[in-house]
Amino acid sequence: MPRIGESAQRRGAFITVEGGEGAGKSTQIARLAATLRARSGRGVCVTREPGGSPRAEEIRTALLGGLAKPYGPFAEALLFSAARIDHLDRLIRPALRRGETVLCDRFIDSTRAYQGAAGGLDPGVLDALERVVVGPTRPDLTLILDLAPEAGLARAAARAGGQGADRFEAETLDFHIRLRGAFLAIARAEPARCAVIDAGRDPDSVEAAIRATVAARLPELLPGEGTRGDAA
Ligand code: T5A
Repeated sequence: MPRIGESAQRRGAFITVEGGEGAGKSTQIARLAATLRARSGRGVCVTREPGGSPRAEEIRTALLGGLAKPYGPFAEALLFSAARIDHLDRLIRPALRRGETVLCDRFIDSTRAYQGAAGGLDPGVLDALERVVVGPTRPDLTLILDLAPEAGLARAAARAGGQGADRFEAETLDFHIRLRGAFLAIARAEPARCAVIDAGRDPDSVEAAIRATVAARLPELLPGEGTRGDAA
């Protein structure tokens, strides 16, 4: 649970990366982490959801294996939240208190989009869960990697090399189209926190857009690069 005064102790920067399946989040987080390690002079903590701590990784295995699917999106949201509580307590908040930059592959917006907009769970329930689970530990910047679902699913399938789709990759195309709309709606609703990145381009171009956005939004992380503005 969030502790009183936590936000006052927080010194690091919290960046989340969101988007549909195969949008290139892991690829771009690795590149951004390398850039920040070389340029920012701060520690960088790379993590992911669901997962990021040993207990949360156990819940990840159950969720992506489809264990909670028969119970519906509310039960799945509760399990994602249980994983998130442990992840925040064990990894994210301690890293932020140490002044590190936390780069997290998926966070609250994935619950809003997958279990909420695409899965049909009441937004009021999700708001209440967020308040209890996340409290003041909100991202400073959320990069939303936007890509046509057909392209993202094809990338994910090519990478899997015939291993088969996981719980969410196996959803209908209509589900993935709703997901894309949900992420774009979140970006429109919270423009100060979110930036949409066109993820349909080659990896170097996507990386350059992300770097320019981080430099513009969080200039203390990339000193001397903050004048180019967002280049999504
Ligand atoms: N979930 C998660 C919820 O439902 N609710 C929640 O609250 C949370 C937190 C997680 C699943 O859980 C769901 C959402 C997800 O379905 P996951 O395995 O972590 O599962 O799935 P993803 O986060 O979607 O991860 P992926 O690895 O599938 O996608 P990425 O990280 O976006 O993509 P990446 O970088 O691995 O790239 C995929 C492939 O494309 C290539 C890469 O080389 C790779 O082969 N690629 C590109 N190809 C062409 N052009 C580019 N620009 C490319 N960038 C990468």
